[in-house]
Amino acid sequence: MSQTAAISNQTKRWQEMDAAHHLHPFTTHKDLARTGARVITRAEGVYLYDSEGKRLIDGMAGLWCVQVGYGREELAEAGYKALKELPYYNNFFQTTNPYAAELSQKLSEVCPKGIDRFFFANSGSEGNDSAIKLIRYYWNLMGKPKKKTFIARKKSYHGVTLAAASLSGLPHLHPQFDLPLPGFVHVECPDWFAEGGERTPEEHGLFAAKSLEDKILELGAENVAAFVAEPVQGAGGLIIPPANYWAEIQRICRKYDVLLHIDEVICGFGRTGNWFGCDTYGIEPDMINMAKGLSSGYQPIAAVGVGARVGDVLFNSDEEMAHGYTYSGHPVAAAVALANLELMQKEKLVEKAGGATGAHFQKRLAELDAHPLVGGTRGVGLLGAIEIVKDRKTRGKFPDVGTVGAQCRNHCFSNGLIMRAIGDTMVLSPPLTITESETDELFALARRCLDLTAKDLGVA
Ligand code: PXG
Repeated sequence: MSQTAAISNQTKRWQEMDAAHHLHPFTTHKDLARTGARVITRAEGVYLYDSEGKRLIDGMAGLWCVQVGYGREELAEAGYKALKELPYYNNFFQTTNPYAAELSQKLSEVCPKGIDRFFFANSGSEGNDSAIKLIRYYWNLMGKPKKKTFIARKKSYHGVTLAAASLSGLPHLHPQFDLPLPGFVHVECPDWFAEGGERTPEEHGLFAAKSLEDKILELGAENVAAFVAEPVQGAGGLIIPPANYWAEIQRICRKYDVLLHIDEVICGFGRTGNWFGCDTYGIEPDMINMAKGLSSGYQPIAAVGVGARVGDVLFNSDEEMAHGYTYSGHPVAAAVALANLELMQKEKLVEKAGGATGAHFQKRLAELDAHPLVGGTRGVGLLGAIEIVKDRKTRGKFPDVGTVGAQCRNHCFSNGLIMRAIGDTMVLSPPLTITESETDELFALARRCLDLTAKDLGVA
């Protein structure tokens, strides 16, 4: 919606209520009160519609999550059926419900090899928080209570609860809340484009992996609980690791008996062209965290998947595990997640993301490499990043990183495209259902908005 055009009284009323009473996630409220929120009222397929009737193609699948696209009857029906049959009951104290039981079974079929027991939470942040607790508990049960430090990476995003935000390595998540908590440290990430300098991507991959080994040696392996990482870093700027990175990370974790917890919240459920990022990069995790695509965002649900090493210890403990949420394995959320996974299987969405749909998306993305404002593109499956730079040769950024990205993103909104700006990196992650012609439309708009941004900057 254009913020300057005349808007309807209904939209104005919603904006006023919102500005007066709604504390938004990740929002500068002073700015919001000035401009008025964009009100999204409905969605269909890959398109969103705002309260003024403007259509936007959703290049981000919501927040990287709407794998099956919007408006899918199958998911709505599954939710409705569960709401009528069993709108709520809990899974505490030796109780379950059919949906949670069937979802656990389904997850054991699609998850990376060995991951076959699942703890349910309601968000990716809660999933990581739960994983941190399960790992602490595991080392306590193993008689190694000193193994408690978590190592994550710079520019990682693992959520916003106190522990998940501590795990996250994006610096702006910490100072407002006096984080990170003790016991969370961060090492280098394989961001070759921004930090690789003269190194080759592979040299940079080894450099980043070595920083993990250095940190373990500095802390003492007897004090390190786990290494936590996303296969491809999402919110940190779509950082795709060089080919040699993950093998080296795994070698290091095994050598020092450090658990490997993989955060699949973005990469899971087809995003990288396989069911999980672990499959794409040959990672053999001890535990994984998943959310977003698990229900295509239709219901809040997350799951921590546990392999035999940790699972056998937890399942064979004689004491009650004192952890769980009122809504862990909520019947409606589990029913919708189950219907989502069945739909993904029926429509072969993962195979398509790793096949023709992904290939067409990557081809269109790579065509933007030649744009005068673009210093490089990169992608995998249905993930894509476009680096806006001042100097294409040196990958040099414009001063005040983020300004040009925001400018480009604003052109996108005005032209009917949702494309995320992370600093000056433009990011795409559309629904896996996107068709060839919709992909063409998305990239035609992306090119137009890069052209408009170049014009603003006087770049020919
Ligand atoms: N792990 C990863 C890898 C994520 O990307 C979370 C955990 C936390 O999930 P919840 O459900 O608690 O939000 C995420 C979430 C962005 C953006 O702007 C990314 C996320 C959330 C909001 C915004 O890129 N990722």
